[in-house]
Amino acid sequence: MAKTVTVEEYVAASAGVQLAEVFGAIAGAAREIEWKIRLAGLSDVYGAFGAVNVQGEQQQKLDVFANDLLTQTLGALPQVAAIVSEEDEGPVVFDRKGGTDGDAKFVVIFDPLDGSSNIDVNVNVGTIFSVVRLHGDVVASVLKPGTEQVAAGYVLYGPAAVLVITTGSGVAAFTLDEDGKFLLTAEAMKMPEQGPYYSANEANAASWPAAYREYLLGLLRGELGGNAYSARYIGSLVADFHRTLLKGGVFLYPHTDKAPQGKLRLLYEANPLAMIAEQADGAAVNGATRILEVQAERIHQRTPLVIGSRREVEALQKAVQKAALKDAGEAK
Ligand code: P6P
Repeated sequence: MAKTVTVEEYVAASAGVQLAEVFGAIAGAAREIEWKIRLAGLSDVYGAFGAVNVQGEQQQKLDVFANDLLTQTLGALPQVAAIVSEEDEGPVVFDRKGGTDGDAKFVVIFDPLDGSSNIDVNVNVGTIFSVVRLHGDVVASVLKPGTEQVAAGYVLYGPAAVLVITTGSGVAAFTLDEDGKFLLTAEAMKMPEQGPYYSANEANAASWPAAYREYLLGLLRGELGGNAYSARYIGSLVADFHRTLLKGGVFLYPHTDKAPQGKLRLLYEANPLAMIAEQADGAAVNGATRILEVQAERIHQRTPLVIGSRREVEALQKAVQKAALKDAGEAK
């Protein structure tokens, strides 16, 4: 029987105890969130909380539960200076007076429960997080390109609860066991160079930039080679990404008429998943530009996102760059 390795042990060995404790806090919160989701139908935690969050979205009761729990467990660690959450307008800065402020090294940015509207129909949801170093001011520390992340990860709540992480030296996966521990079940994970799936909400296709429609048609015509593609769209980013990480292919959420800046958020959705994708030899762009090089201007900034196997993402990036050059030429 192979020795079991917990996520805390794994991170301690590869990135030190301080970061391991951050992952331990997230893992502990994830265990409680998983339990709450699994039994949601038996207790009054389905449905709307009755308030609207900073995004203007109806908060689900489980959104609030997950957000409060992650804030509390991370706030208990002296090395965590602050958190930034999809659910809150601004950072929650922890009072470290009395402790030595020098301990406060990290800011954790998270979407506590992405896709929560799917819970009521028993579809996967997820927690996504990004860890950056504190450099003086909290907001200045988070408004940096995604290349500054020191760690990233997500929890996918589904038939199994899986925690996928990177601290910058490869991607590893951990599965929640019956004792409430996340145990190592995969490491050095690599995304297939090309995949059999594309994943997009094609109801928006009419309002995508033309280059995206032409790109998708080209995939379906076999212009990129490889196998014929199948469509897979769960409508829960973490589930659609996790399948892409394991099986390959491409997830696209371009900007649309309804979401002219894109729908997904840069700091706590695109950046952490882009770090994982690149660590697994995949890629992530906002169209023309590598996601991890985008300079964040606002905490809740949205972005178009195309993420997945290198061949599909690079082909999209080239198509968008070519279309931009053509438009620029025509504008002259
Ligand atoms: P649409 C869920 O609400 C979410 O934020 C992501 O998890 C998911 O990828 C996306 O929105 C789905 O958006 O417009 O296709 O319903």
